[in-house]
Amino acid sequence: MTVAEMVVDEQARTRFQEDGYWLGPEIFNAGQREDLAYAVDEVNAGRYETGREPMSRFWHPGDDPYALHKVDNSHWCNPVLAEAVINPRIGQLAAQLLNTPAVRLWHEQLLTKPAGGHESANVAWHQDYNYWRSSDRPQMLTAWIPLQEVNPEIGTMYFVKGSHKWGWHAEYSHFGRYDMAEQERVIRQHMPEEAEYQTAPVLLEAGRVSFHHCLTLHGSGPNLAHRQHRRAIAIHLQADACLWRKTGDRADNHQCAQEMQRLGKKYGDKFEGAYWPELFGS
Ligand SMILES: O=C(O)CCC(=O)C(=O)O
Repeated sequence: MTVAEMVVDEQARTRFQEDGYWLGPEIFNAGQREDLAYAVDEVNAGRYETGREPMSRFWHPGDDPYALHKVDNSHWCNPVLAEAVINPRIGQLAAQLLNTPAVRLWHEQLLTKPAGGHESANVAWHQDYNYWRSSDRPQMLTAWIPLQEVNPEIGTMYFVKGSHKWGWHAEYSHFGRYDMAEQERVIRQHMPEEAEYQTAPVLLEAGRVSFHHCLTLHGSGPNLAHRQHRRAIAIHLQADACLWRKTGDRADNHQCAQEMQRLGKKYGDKFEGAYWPELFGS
């Protein structure tokens, strides 16, 4: 499929607006998925083909082998991942969903759940924007692409349908907490009275993309498969209009905010330059 063919129709846009997510087309074919799975394993193992370290990583060789392997900005480390992430097809779909002429990378993550089913691989319920509030507006989304078919057994992601309409709440997000049932109890205490807590698993064929709004609550449980690892790439994207602002709290410590500081930018400036490459611009 060419870039020009990547179209979000009216029905898809409505789903994204109403549910806070949309399941899109195949992005990576079988050959690309094989190359990407190899590249993901290389980076997880600490082998960086470019010689450059990732932005951060929360699992190292020798740690609990069943825990979530999370690496941020793996595209700095590996050219196969760079080509997959700085992806105009994904950028074009995202631009239509965000209703913006241009889309830039915010950052990106590899999320691997080894086979064998441990709670330490859980991704607790959270809103991405909780961590990204140094952007002055929630005009941001994630393109999440699993490299194998995903279902509840393998630890797929779940969305809380329509939760992007509830707004941001500090009590909604606890990325590292393993007890998701307890977390749900807390969220229910703070969600709008008239809202429903309705979860939906992401059921996707290998290589297809799922898009979610940065305020949509989401999380994932253990990978209960015996043999198959669950590998996914999460490409976090910002609309062109997003501007740097001071939050006065932990969100000011996000790497994107720190990079703005390092570059000597001012509040109100755009997150642009080599750190935030453009995926699509019309
Ligand atoms: O891969 C997962 O299970 C969670 C991914 C996630 O939190 C995200 O893409 O924002």
